[in-house]
Amino acid sequence: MKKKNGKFKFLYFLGLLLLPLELFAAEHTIEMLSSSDGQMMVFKPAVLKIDKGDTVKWISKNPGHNSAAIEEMIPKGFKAWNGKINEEISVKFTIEGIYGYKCTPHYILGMVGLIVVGNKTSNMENAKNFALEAEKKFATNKNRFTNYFSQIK
Ligand SMILES: [Cu+2]
Repeated sequence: MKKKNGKFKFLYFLGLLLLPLELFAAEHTIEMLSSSDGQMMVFKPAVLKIDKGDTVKWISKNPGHNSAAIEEMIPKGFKAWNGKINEEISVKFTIEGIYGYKCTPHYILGMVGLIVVGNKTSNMENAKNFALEAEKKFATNKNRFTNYFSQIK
């Protein structure tokens, strides 16, 4: 009986190996919020680490927000996404690296976020340099990018 069970487990494991990798890709959600935990105009979580192949969906918790890639802050070769206001856009991340994004109408208020895909941070320096210049122009939340980048090791 015990042996039979072991064989079954082996076949089950083998079956898992044969499934397409896609099935293991996770879907993450980020909320678009006007206020949360004393923070105004904020994505939650604002810093998200995911695996290559995972999908991120932005949820419209409060009206008036969107998610749009900051073109200077994404890896080369990845198509910049640009959600409409209130659109719950889904993006599949197929290239490793760091991704900066914004809420278009509230970019000036520092409504930004970071996604790290995999371990490779090939565009880290470029993205960070751009971000630290960009946040100087924010009217509020002037240290957001500095804070968010400090959370990435
Ligand atoms: Cu917004």
